[in-house]
Amino acid sequence: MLGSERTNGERTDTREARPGRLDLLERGLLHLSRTQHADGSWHGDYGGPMFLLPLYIATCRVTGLELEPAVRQEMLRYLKAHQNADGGFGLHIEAKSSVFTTSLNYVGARLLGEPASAEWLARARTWLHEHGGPTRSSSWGKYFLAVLGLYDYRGLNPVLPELWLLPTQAPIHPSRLWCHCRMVYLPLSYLYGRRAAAPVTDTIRELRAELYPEGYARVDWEAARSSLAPTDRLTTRSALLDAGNELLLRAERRMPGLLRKRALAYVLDQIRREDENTDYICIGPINKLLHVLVWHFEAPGGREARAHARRLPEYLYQAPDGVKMNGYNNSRLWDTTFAAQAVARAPETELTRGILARAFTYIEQNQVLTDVREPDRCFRHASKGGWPFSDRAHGWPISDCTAEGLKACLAIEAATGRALERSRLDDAVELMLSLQNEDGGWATYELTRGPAWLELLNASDCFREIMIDYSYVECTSACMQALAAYRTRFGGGRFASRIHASIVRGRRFLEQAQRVDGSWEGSWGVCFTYGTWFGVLGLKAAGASDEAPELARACEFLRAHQRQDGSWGESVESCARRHYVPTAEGQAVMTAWATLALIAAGRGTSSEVARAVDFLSRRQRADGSYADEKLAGVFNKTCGIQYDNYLKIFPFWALVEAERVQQTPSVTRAREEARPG
Ligand code: LAN
Repeated sequence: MLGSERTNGERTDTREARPGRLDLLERGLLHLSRTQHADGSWHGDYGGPMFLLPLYIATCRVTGLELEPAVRQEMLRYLKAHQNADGGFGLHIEAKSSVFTTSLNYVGARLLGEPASAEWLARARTWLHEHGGPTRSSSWGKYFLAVLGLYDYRGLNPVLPELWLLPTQAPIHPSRLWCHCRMVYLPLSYLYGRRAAAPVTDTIRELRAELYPEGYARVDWEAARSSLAPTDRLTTRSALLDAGNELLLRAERRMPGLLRKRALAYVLDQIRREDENTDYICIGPINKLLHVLVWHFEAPGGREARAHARRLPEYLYQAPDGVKMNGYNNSRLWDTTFAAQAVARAPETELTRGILARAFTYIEQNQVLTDVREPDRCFRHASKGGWPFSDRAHGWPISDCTAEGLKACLAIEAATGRALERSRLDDAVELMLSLQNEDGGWATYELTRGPAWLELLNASDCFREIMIDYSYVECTSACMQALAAYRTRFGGGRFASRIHASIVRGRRFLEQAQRVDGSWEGSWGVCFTYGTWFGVLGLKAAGASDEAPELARACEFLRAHQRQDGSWGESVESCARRHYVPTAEGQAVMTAWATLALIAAGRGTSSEVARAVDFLSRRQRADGSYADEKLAGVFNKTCGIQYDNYLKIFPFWALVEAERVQQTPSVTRAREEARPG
């Protein structure tokens, strides 16, 4: 398996080139330590989606925000790097070309100053024309093109601001939507309600001529409303959606001006609240850009527009492939909680103590301590005690980020004695308990608020499962693990009976979510490997024994997908196709997830784990890093996203846990080895 350890400073291993087990850990640790920021966090590339950067560029263009020449060059380099061989651009960096992202990236490149005659843009144009041009884009792209003045509002299905004025009990009141969907609907309904569009300049006229194969003046906008290229159809459009669109269109044509005015004022108030609640960061990259546009049209150069402009560049990230827009303001809290949990399990040294002390500071400083102002009026769940994905200023807590935050605090305490105040841990527990759904599972930011049939009204064409906040395996498992860890540490305290009941319900949810093949389907990481890791850890947190049939089936699933070289590798394609699609090569991050799951399920001494550790050891480079890999993150089934820091954290963590198994007294091991499965 691995080379042996160093004794008295000398290698006793005959295979000279292979580092010892502890060397591997030390290298991984040094790499983590070198990449930790002064504030205690890890920051990384959170790119992947290919619709973000062009929208950023377009937003700057419409609002007159200058991009520095060096930044423009790096943006162009990024766009060029991710053009597909056929000339088009995909929904994300590993996706096949779509009309949506090809139109937008073409426009983005042109707005950066690239001439239409550039060879790579000519190829993009050819692809676009062969696939029908922007009228055949998934609906999302059309709204942005309309704001840019590159698409006629008549070719859009209505996004009525008036829906916000419905009684909140109505199942289609936007407050019932998943917060990301709702917070995109909000500014989009403002822009649609005002038919906001940038002035038609020479560049816009040129772009109109370049984009539309039939010529802009000849476009049949009414037909364009529902036109969609097969490349862009990632969801099925329901009859209910078609009927709803016709109904809303009729309503739109008869909309009394006064009602529109009232609706826009209401929407603007909600926009203002989101701005204040997030310190102008906004919940995600899209509503951030849309808010920038809203304020440009509402009050150009005003206080809000300026506050927004100040926080816009935070979304940019300089990566080796160029400058991109990240999928969130950052992923610092999330990455830091995992890094801390991994390091807390490593053999204690001065280095681990230092890393953990700094990580603790970040985690402590970024717990959300208060609810937003008037939460009911902006449809917000409680926030107090929660952890966000990025930082406190962003402020939207998430169930599993809260769970990982709590777990990280307890792990740091166990390793270093440094503890977060009990009352703050209690607030986190209170928040998690308040977020458990009736089905026993946990959703992301809020309770599930709307009926499942709302998904029939998903109009995005390119994302699935966006309409309501569903219960997820990952969020459920993370909350169960955190509640169990809290109970282990404090005996449950005043929460004892609620925690017990909550974990029992969570366990039932997980058992029901397990698939016949033993796997769980993940939603935020790729895919069955990620889900199965969470499924296993959730059941273990609920007290399942290693012999439980659910765990045996899960391990059997993992075993069946291990590759010859000891690794696992699953493609982001799995998420859309909903069955396991292997990658051409093994992936260190997925290998780590599978290894961590097997070890947690008591299979730490199995040959599968030994082979996986061997793979991870061979793959590690001398500086403790791993070579870049395929996308390991995903959202809404179709869009891959990059979690840069996962490569630093998970392979290291798996090696740490494997080493701990080696260190456990042989009696325990003999017992483990005698177990079935
Ligand atoms: C994220 C990022 C974090 C992620 C985890 C915490 C990892 C997950 O366990 C729960 C879901 C969550 C919070 C999540 C949901 C969807 C997000 C916000 C994203 C993947 C980051 C970007 C994505 C967002 C919807 C992208 C914006 C684009 C639109 C289509 C609106």
